[in-house]
Amino acid sequence: MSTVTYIGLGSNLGDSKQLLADAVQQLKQFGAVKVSKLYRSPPMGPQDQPYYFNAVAQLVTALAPLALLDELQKIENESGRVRLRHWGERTLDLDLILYGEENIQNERLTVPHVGMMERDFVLVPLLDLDASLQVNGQQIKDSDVLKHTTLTVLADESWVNI
Ligand code: PH2
Ligand code: MG
Ligand code: MG
Repeated sequence: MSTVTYIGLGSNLGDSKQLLADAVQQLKQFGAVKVSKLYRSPPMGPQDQPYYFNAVAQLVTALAPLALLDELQKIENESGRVRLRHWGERTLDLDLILYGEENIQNERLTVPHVGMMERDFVLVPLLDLDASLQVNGQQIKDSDVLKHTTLTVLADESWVNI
């Protein structure tokens, strides 16, 4: 049995586009992958850090939530992840945003991802992948944050060859 999951991709240190593209290639080990467009996004959190490259990947996988989280953390670590401070600059960030329609809360994982509904750099790419996606019964496309998005499109869905 497979589940439709969504993974947030972020980077604002190093060769961000390459780091995100390599991470997407790694995800293919675990199921069928699709990607959103690639965006440039002003930093949330400390303002004295570079703009982020952000995208979202859809992964249809048989992995259980914590097994998937383990794999995401392995990809982050094996990419030589550098993370300087909380909400600060990092070479690669892979966040499990949605796992089917499940609500998960334990010491390692909260799904849906905390704060996702306030982050245009998560919601806009999610809508690229599923324009009618709902979270806990709410249509993402109706979210207020989408009325004043701060994102710039850097590339369409072909920024990574899947
Ligand atoms: N990630 C953070 C902190 N701030 N800002 C943007 N624009 N995009 C991110 O992915 C991001 C952030 C920590 O994970
Ligand atoms: Mg993050
Ligand atoms: Mg993270």
